[in-house]
Amino acid sequence: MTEQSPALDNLLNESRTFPPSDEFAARANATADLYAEADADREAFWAKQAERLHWETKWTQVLDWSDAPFAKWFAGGKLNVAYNCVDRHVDDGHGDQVAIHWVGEPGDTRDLTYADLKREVSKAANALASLGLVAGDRVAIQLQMVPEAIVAMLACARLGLTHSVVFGGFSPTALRSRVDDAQARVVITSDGQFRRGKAAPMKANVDEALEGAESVEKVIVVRRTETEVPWTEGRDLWWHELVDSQSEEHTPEAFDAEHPLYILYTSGTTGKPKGILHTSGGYLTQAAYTHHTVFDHKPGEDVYWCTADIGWVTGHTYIVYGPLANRVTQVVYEGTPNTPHEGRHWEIIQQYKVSIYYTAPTLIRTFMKWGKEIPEKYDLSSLRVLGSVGEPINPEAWIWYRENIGAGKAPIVDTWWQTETGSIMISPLPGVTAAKPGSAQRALPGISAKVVDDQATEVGRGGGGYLVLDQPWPSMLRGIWGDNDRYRETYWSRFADQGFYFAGDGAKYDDDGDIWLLGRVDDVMNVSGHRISTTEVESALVSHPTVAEAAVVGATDPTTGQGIVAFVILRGNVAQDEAKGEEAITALRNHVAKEIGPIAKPRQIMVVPELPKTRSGKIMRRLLRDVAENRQVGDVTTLADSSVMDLISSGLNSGK
Ligand code: 6R9
Repeated sequence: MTEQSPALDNLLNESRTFPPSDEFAARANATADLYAEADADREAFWAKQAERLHWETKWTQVLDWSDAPFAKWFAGGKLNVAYNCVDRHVDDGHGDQVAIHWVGEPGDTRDLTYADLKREVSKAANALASLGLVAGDRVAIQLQMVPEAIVAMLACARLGLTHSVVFGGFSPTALRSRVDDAQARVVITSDGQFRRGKAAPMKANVDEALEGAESVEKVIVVRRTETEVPWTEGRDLWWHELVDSQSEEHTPEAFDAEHPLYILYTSGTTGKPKGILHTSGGYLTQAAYTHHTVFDHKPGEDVYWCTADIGWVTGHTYIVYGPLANRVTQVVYEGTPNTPHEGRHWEIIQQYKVSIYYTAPTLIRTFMKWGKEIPEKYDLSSLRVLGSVGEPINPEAWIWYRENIGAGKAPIVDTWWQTETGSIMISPLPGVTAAKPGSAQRALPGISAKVVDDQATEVGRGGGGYLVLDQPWPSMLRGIWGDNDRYRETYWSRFADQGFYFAGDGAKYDDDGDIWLLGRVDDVMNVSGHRISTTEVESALVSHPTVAEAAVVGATDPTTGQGIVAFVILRGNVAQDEAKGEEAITALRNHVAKEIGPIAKPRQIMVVPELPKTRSGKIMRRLLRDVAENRQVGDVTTLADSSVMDLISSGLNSGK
């Protein structure tokens, strides 16, 4: 349907709603009365959610906010996070249930039941303890998506060690700065990783990173690609030699609800990455609650697949902690979506009968670019809930996802949250919400979000401004590792008088009071005094039949303040030369003018082969702004593929 009427899918004109079917609603985990229940007594609501977990000692206070903005949730409570994610399911008689269907990139597979996971995690915990690590120590993990990555995280949690997972593709410099900042005593990595059919070295990069790193005593190496690795005697240990010989028995100790669980680094507006700190009881409570209600997960029935990497927060909360706390059976896939072919995800869904699938808009748009003929070849009828995370999803992509992947009926949950929030905050509830393509809609029961103007006054329906969170929430960050001042300054100073958490995202309310996320505040352009979101213009461009993907930046303009510059990738079937012609570009500019208004007409449209993206799939507009403003391109170290900028620049310079 989208192919016949793409122009209808523009974000601003979007007014379709998709109510849940009666069958879905009848069995849904979430019910509409949750909102009122939470509003009536927020703390009582969260206390009830915390009962999802096993507590060794019950808390004495649900929320201690006396030292705001440093929260204590479930103060006085004690629990073991790994026990909650693994052992208790075995104790409850589900040891034989598959926890992880692992699929390697080359096609090898491994199934781990909860009993297997308990054995592996216990052995790994014994191994780490044998190295002298004690609760509170930090462990850095740089691993691709292999079962050992999850086992290592859970083994840390079991011992009260604080893990810091570093994305497998990050450079030695990035790894080193994270290892130093957290003063990690141990680094866990692998010999190499498979990427698009080739073995790429990992250990060699880690060695380069760790040269002279004083905090690091041991490096544990998982064998995966069986490539030769450099070896430092006395420091380096093979995972299989260290772990396999350990006892399968390990008694978990209960830790304070506020015991640090992990640090995860995220880039800020300035150079130094921020080590976002998460703790145990509140984090696990909200991770489990949101996974249960937002994905409608039914243990023992559903097969769940979150396509994120454990190197970013979605992998932490929606592969490891939330799903395992809820006794999930999930797919974990090691490789890229087009290895060895572009139908790989659909093939896996068909094989394992995946029923809940959670991915990012950038991947959905990639699938669109590859064409609907690819998913059409597979049986996707097991899918019943689809999720999206990471950036605003264009209505065009939303509809494509629902039509072509969800058989025109699976509810889509567009989940807004951040590394800092720890878990989902704003999202439709499947079975409850009439979904609107492109809108994350409403704060979850128990969460409070507002859109406010510069003076912290809530804007009215139809109005736009800044997204703030005006009430503390259980999985909120507890600070920036080692930098309390930066924590206060970054998140709590903008609306200090009101005590609002400043999310850094622009947002607006529609006429029903639903929230639409408009991208980072610095992605909101100001053209002749009009506030225009890069997302809105991108959405208009993508709704044109020739465009596969678009990124828009505001470039300094002497007359209008900012001018709109668009970078577009064309759909496979459009001849590049034809579309690069003046005529085609004029047509695109007019299309945007028609969809949004003449003010949104891009000053310039450049046709490019690729867009620069981070590993979590976010377009790095900063780099495109450099191109648009004819500057030397800045730091590209966080790009998934750093050669993309060369590709873009050379194409433009040669006039192609
Ligand atoms: C989970 C994650 C956080 C930023 C956030 C916002 C953007 C994430 C979104 C979304 C619109 C959604 N974002 N989900 N924007 N709609 N459903 O992505 O964490 O990597 O820390 O990024 O991502 O801009 O502020 P993180």
